[in-house]
Amino acid sequence: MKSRKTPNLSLPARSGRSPGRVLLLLMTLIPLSACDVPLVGVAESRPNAVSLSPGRGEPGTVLVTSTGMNLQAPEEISSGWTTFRYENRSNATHFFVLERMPEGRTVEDSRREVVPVFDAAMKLIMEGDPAAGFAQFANLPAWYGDVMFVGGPGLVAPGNTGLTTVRLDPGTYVIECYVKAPDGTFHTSMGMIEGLTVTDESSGGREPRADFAVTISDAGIELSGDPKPGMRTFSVHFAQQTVQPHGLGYDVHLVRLERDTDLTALGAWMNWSVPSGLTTPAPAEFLGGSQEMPAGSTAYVTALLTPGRYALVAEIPDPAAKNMLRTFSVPDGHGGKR
Ligand SMILES: [Cu+2]
Repeated sequence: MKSRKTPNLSLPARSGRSPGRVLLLLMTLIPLSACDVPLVGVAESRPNAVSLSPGRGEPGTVLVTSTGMNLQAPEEISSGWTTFRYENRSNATHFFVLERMPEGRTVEDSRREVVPVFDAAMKLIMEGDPAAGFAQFANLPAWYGDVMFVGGPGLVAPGNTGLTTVRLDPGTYVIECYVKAPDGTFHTSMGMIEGLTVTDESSGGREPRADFAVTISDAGIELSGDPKPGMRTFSVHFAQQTVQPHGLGYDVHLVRLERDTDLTALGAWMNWSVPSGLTTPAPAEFLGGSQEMPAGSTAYVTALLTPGRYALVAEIPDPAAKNMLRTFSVPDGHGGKR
């Protein structure tokens, strides 16, 4: 492992807030190729697509749609409580993360100075040389250390809709899906990155009321309250945020479990920095969630829950080992559990 004292690399102070991918840590990683488990026999297209009606046309609601490797979104939205209604009409699992840009930086800076670095790194990781891949991150611009991940819809399976509510400050943002094609190409590089301006004008949106609560901290994912069938909203509170070996902090994704869902494969898939990690097709049906946010933040996720088994999982290496692959059941209407 390289020394943590990397010369020629200085990151600006971040006021104790959680950044996005952390440059310093990325450069000192031990590659996690041991976690690289091939995924076999995965079905991507699901028959039980969910049509969600809430969220359309209400104050503070922003529609974002994918019809392929794209994010169709407004260029400008108002600030305050904002519900992103993410309709995935493509044939692959996607998400998008909201990245708040440092002063003066836009999506063009990301396209020019950040995306090519991640592409070069992943090419080397896919070729079996993760050490050389991670060394590429020395080429990231210094300002990238000040990009903040501030939420956004979690992973959404083809045909599903994710509803995620966050309180947005005015500023310049980038939205991005860095799920990967089977050859390792980031969806970002296939068209899934756009700029988003959040204005001073208030959205008029209100903070949602939660039916049950999810908290994520260094201790894992905790769930309090009883998830019942129906259209339900849960809060996701980020009590702590600790950067993990793949350069990212915690987030939470909701998964519907089938009898044949392989939890080991699911856990192994949640790490973008290994060859088969975060590649489509996904190993399970995702229903949305909340992307990484700074410690102290709360997001709200709304999903249609039918009786059955579910998991809440963080997109980190080996989430089960950190109590971040947590299963739960939604009982049927008569109080029994399927
Ligand atoms: Cu994607």
